[in-house]
Amino acid sequence: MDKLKLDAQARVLVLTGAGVSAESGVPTFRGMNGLWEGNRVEDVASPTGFRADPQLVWRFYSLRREAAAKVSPNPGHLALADLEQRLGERFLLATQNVDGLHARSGSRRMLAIHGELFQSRCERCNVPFADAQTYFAAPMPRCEKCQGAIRPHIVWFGETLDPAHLEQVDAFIEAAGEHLVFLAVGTSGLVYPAAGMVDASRAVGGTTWLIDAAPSDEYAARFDHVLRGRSGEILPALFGR
Ligand code: BJW
Ligand code: ZN
Repeated sequence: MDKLKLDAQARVLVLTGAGVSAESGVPTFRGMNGLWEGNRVEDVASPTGFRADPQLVWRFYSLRREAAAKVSPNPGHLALADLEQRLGERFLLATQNVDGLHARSGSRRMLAIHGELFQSRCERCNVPFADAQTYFAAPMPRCEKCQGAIRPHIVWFGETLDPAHLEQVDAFIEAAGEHLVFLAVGTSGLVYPAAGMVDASRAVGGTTWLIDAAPSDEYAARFDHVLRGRSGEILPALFGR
């Protein structure tokens, strides 16, 4: 496979999704048929779901904390951390993954736009803190200051992403203009606003790449280049690591 040719002015924006972590053994969302233990993902990853059954939601995230703690970054993560080293501020990574694997592989110019699995926050105080604990049995965790419910620091369905993250992505796209190279890797393109980044990239004249094991025709049609295959193989080859 050809290596990605980047000239001295190129700026690279990468959007990653569950397919990148799949190579480390983390199950994807739609791979679970949108279901977890018979519950719709929208019901265990939404504010209404948390209000209805906090213990069920904490069980879902506790099991995921346990699973994520056992896996390691794969060559796809390492290739992205390596590219960041080479490009410095001409690189930005926006990940939808909450598992922390990008940070563990050395990525720093990175925005965890859907939150962080190993952080929690009080529903009322809203200040995230590091939290690797699991909560399976009642009582569910409460804030020491205000007794509000402690919840995972995750962007659930119907919740807004951190506006500062979206501003940084928009600013990067605007500054890059036609020098922008946008890559979406291992993401189905079903969830917005992340799924709209390709359109914003094309609007400024950027070049767009989709790297995915099984892309939908609908999402693929919005890219200039589509590479079908495993992210852990394609990314190192593409960046020449
Ligand atoms: C491989 C591979 C390998 C496998 N190698 N590839 C505009 C239009 C329509 C709807 C909306 C819209 N704007 C907003 C919405 C509503 C909603 C939304 O998008 N709904 C859609 C389902 C229609 N969005 C929101 O609610 C967002 N909030 C928002 O916009 O606020 C403003 C607002 C508020 C209220 C109303 C309207 C607007 C928030 C979205 C937050 C998403 N959160 C989740 C769950 C929490 C995280 C967690 O628990 O971990 O984040 S949803 C879930 O999907 C998770 C993921 O980050 C996200 C994306 O999934 P991803 O990564 O793409 O995974 P998969 O499984 O879908 O795909 C995996 C891909 O990998 C596949 O393509 C495979 O082929 C591939 N693959 N193995 C390479 N080895
Ligand atoms: Zn509180």
